[in-house]
Amino acid sequence: MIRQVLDGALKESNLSVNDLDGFLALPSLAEHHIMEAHFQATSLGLFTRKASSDAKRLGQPSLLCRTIDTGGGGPVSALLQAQSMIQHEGLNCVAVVAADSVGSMDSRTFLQRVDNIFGDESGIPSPIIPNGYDRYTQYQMQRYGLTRDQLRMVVCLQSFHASRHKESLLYQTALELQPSQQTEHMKRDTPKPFTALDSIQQAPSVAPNISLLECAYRADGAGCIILTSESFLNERLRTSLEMEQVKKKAVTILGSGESSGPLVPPAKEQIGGFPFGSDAAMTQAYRQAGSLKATNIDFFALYDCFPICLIRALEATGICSQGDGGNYIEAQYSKLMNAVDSGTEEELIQDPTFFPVNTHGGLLCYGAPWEVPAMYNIIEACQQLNENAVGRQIDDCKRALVYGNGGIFSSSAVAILGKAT
Ligand code: MLC
Repeated sequence: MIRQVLDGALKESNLSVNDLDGFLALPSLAEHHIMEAHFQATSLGLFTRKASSDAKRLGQPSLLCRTIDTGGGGPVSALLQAQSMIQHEGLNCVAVVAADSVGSMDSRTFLQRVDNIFGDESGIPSPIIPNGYDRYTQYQMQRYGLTRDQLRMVVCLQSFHASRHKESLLYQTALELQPSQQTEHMKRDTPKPFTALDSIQQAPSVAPNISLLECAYRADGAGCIILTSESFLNERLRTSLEMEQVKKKAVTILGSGESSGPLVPPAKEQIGGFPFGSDAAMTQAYRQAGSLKATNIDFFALYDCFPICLIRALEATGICSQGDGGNYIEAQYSKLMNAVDSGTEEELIQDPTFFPVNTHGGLLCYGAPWEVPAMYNIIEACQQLNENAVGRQIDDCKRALVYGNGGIFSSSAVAILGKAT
């Protein structure tokens, strides 16, 4: 998968492996290697290829490899690391790759590996990740009156978006295997997968406030991003006409923020005292992007391994105020149901007030290959900015915010993206 996505990204950028002077990779759960980036670069033959003439001229090592491990925040952290390598270490062209195949893992092995990361001393029952997020869910329910149905509505909204993306796992699985998950409304013309509230209510429970359909949807998958310096692109533009098309599609980082928290969630009674990493990372990113705020962002790609993660992220972005995430979701869900009842779903996506979040379906419905999903967030943001999100395009999308979250709210990485030209 890594070779496939690297080749695909290079081709789309009109570049070759010989142009790369940086290579960043994220660890995989299914096939763990120490020094993942070095392992992958060796397997891909990157150390035996020809170094670029720029690297030679500048006397740089032909390839600088780094493995980034901030869990689900990894793709965004790696994007920011690539930016720093370009800005401060003189690199020109860095590839970020992530791949995993947790969808093909048998459930027992998956759960054992995941639970081992946190350990028995976490005091959280297995499955540790859903139960860990449940602790935060309970806090939000008690502190702010978030309701059980509002959490389920997150999945309904995400599934609506996923139903418009043919590569989403929900779309592919539902069409082939699970017609019962489609509502009568959605089946009318071409069948479209949509997870109705009652099917989530009936889904088996995984943790006290999380059902199976409210869990990150385990999948196999991979992604790759290529980040270059502007001077490298301009240089290429002089020698290659095709680069003009590439440059037109280029996206730039306007601002970013990162933050860390404990690996294991604090006890329930202490949660309120812990600042949320996503709040700090968002604030930093908005400030760095020139004091932007939520109203200046057209599209949000927010981590949503469980509904609570998305709800906290909505509040951290400022789309709604703190504690109001559940009500915001309910209002968006009502809008969706009204459109479904009146057969106006097609117009809904053009409505600038309708849920401009995760138009690919997020971890809950597009698919969640362990540390890869925030890569999908970045890719969907690029699709939106380039007006390539066919069937789900947000009008006049000029700025996008991407957020990745690792562990159980243990790492937060945010980038605000905009068109480069
Ligand atoms: C699972 N299924 C879904 C689904 N999740 N269907 C629709 N939407 C979803 N979101 C389907 C599966 O494809 C499968 O279908 C069936 O439900 C049973 O799922 P399973 O996974 O095979 O079941 P089981 O072995 O019982 O395990 C259930 C589980 C596990 C909830 C314990 O799925 C799980 O741990 N999920 C969470 C994954 C997770 O924690 N990811 C990391 C998030 S934290 P079929 O047709 O095959 O029967 C994060 C941060 C970080 O992202 O740093 O990593």
